Amino acid sequence: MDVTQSKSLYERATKSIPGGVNSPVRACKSVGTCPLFIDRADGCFIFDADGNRFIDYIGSWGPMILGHRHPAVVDAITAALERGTSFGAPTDLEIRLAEMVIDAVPSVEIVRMVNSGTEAAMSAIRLARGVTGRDLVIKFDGCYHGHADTLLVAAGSGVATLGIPGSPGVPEDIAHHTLSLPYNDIEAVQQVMDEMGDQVACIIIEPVAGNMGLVPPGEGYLQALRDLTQKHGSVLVFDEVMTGFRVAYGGAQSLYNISPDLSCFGKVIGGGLPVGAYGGKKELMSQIAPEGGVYQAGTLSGNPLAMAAGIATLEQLQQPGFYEDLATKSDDLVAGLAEVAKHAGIAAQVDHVGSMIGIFFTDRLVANFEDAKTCDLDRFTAFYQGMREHGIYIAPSQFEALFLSAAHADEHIDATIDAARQVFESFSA
Ligand code: KE4
Repeated sequence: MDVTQSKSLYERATKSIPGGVNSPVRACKSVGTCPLFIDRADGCFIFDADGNRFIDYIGSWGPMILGHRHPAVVDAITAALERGTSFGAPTDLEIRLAEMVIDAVPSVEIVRMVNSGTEAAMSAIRLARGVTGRDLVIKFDGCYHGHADTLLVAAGSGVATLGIPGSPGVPEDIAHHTLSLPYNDIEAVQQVMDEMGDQVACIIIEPVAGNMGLVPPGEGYLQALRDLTQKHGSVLVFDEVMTGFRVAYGGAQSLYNISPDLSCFGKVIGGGLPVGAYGGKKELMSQIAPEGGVYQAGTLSGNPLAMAAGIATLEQLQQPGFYEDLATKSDDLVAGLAEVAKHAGIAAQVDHVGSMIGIFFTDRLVANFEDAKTCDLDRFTAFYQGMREHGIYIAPSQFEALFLSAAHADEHIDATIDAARQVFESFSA
């Protein structure tokens, strides 16, 4: 496949942008290929600078649940554009989107718009610390909540050992306020909460993990976290930036019937424009400035174009049968991929929650990040490269999820399965 233009653009980009990209995963470092520079997208397709067409399973890392350039979203942004681009003042549009989020997610009574998932998670943690007067935060290995210092923390040497900086530039004394525990291990959380629960401001979790590959919560795991946080007066934060309005209109919390104290959103609620949000109980959210003392602000928060895109997207998601159709197509894709892998004698775990899809090259179930790291990463790299050569655009990392959109039709799913069949057969050739 000719990627001459992408290579040339990448070389030029590296002279003006760190690593040639504005977000690290886009550099395709872990799969040893040149990043594709994208010219345009439409429906389920994305087109690179060389004119190559791909069936897109990244979907801008989740936002494009309707597919690219959905007419309703394009029209909404165009109409908003006629009124201006940014005012730095409240508009009716942000009330409308806030009301839609509140109507969709019963645990959210009040919601604040921000500009990214990072801001949403960072702000939710500041609020949890502010209302509890506690500093300690518990997160989980393999979960990603954006790049705020408090969350770029790796697990300490022992389960109850305070965190260590997960990146240069994160001060030790910041990292020491975060504990990172194994996902799906409720005993580890129980041990820490027994020892220091009265110091824990919050537990933040991806209710369905998508940043270590797709890892669903074990039976009863989320409820156990809800019980433990209730018992110790800690705030339970569901990071639904990826799962919100993706796995269900009410998010993962509606699938697992858990009511967290705070929830973070992003991606889908922006319809492809920069939006994040955090929200929850009124008694907590009323502590946010200017109503309360916990400070958080943003020049472009509630931007009218982004609000219009989010509103138009959620209006489409409310259509009867939307999620059922997406789940059926996801079932078909997962079953097809599993079948062709098995037929080729390839050890693979293929799963989905709603239209979040995961594939691990291993013969064992993956329940946490340690498991995920034992998968055959070389095989994933070969899979990524092979699928790209066959016109299928998936995340360039084993530790990401694939996303299906309403624009993916059966013919696209069949083509994807056939491409995987050819790639898997090439493994054993
Ligand atoms: P942003 O700051 O990138 O908008 O959101 C951070 C974030 C928070 N919480 C969850 C569960 C997330 O998945 C993310 C961001 N997701 C990654 C993909 N795994 C974004 C892609 C990227 O970093 O370029």
